[in-house]
Amino acid sequence: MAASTTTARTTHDVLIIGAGFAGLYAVHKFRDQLGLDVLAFDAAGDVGGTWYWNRYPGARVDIESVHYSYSFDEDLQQEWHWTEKFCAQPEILSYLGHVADRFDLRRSIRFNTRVTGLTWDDDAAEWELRTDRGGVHRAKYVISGAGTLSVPKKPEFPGVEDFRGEVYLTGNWPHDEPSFEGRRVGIIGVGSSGIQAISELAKTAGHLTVFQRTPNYATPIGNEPTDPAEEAANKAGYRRIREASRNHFLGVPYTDVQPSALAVSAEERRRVFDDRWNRGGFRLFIDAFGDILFDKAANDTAADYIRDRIRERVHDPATAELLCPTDYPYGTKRPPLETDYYEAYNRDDVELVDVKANPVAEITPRGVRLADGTEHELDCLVLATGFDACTGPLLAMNIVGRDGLALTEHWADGPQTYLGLMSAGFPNLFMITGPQSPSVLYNMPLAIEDHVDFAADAIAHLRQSTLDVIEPEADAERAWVEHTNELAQATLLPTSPTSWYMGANIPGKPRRVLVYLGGAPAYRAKCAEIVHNGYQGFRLTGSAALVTA
Ligand code: NA7
Repeated sequence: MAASTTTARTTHDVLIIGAGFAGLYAVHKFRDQLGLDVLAFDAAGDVGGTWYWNRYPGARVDIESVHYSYSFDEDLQQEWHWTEKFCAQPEILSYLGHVADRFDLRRSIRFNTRVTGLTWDDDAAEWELRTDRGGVHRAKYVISGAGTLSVPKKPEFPGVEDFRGEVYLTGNWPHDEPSFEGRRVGIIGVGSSGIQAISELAKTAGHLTVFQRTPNYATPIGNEPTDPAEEAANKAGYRRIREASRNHFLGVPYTDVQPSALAVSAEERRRVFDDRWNRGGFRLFIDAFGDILFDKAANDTAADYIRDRIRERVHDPATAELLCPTDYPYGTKRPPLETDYYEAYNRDDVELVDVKANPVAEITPRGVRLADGTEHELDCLVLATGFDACTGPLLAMNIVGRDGLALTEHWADGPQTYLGLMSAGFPNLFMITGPQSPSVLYNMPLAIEDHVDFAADAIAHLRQSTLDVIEPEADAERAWVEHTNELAQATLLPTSPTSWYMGANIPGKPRRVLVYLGGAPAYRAKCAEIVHNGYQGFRLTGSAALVTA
């Protein structure tokens, strides 16, 4: 691991924020492929990004590992062996550790170092980055790989600091693997993280109390050990698989989607849903019928199907009904994937508490007290309450652009970006998988590679001429924001009351769509067209021109 010096001032070509999938690839791309001087930072003690922090029991990837992995190096993808179809967090972390070793990336990264400020210096036409270790670093270009789900939502419950037991956040889980054996455990939150954790905690806790506000449409992940024959076939066809992934809406090479759930008979619909349910992963969501996310009647057929399957799996009818989502369409909140999640509620030592009807009033020294005065006594409390998604990681860094414009000010009414990659007034700052890009609705490692490659090509393009500054035109940015909003309005997404896709999970956060909903292929085609047209919508200038402007 690179030693963290406290050197006060350094200057580089490129500063990189984060050492997860994005930061690691960016270090390799800019340092080893473009030959630039780079320095990266991560608040964590080692590489991994989201997979470093989210080490709660049950943490697992929801896209097949063979797809949720880097594609940039053929030898890397040939030599790495995934033991399971959907690998658990420790294996993904060791994969990223392997990537760091293989490309000798750690020497360019300062760990245990959080970026606390980033200010554009108009005169020098470069960024000044400050860290919590007192470092001040300058560079012409900054790549933010700060992530989309890396700032956990702040606990909203009064009294949490007075709880006498232990409090754990799924998004910032301790490294010493706490034991829940025989203990009274409470968990608030039944999103993807909560659902994964509940399946595991139920096995060890003495008693598990699940505080559920909004039930979720969770469907089976279908995990299994890697089949050697399938692995060999995947490796032989990796080039084709990656191409098919990049040409699919969600960045996975699924090919069985049918146009409309309403255009087929009830029997055929059931056959398709059964097939996708059994095959697992996101197949039910994105490989069943193309209108599920767009047409409420089509969506209802999928929602009804999932509710029926929940009722089949949960023995107690009242518990089953509580677990059935009824007030928002399927897929408008990120659909969780599960293994034996619903069966956990058939255990005598697992209790489901409805905190929509009877909200959490406060955390007491002994446990959780609800609005009606009921107190649930606990030894440990797990908060699986989600993240300040997409914009949170960027807004946390005190970014100040041209003319003293703070990003918090520019984005006061929601993110303003061009391609979800750059923002007007913030030159040379590339936001990898930023808000209003496909990001979380594209297979992340591939989305990251596409964005890092775009940034690298843009910088290489500038360096071939006398230019060194790129930023979006305000008009292009306005048009992109409008376009992303229009795309969202054509879907059912805005109808979900608490979806983080819409910023609706954080009190006071502007309610705006945070992802590009046109799908990865349309997005990639748009990016390619913009580059082909000479970086249309971007202003490319030389810093000398800036100084005299
Ligand atoms: P999510 O999906 O945002 O889930 C958070 C959960 O926490 C959800 O069930 C929330 O209920 C619940 N929550 C949040 N605040 C409260 C309060 N105040 N009271 C009760 N319940 C609350 O976060 P995850 O970490 O599970 O998943 C995030 C992403 O990480 C996931 O989508 C994957 O992409 C990976 P609510 O629905 O708001 O009623």
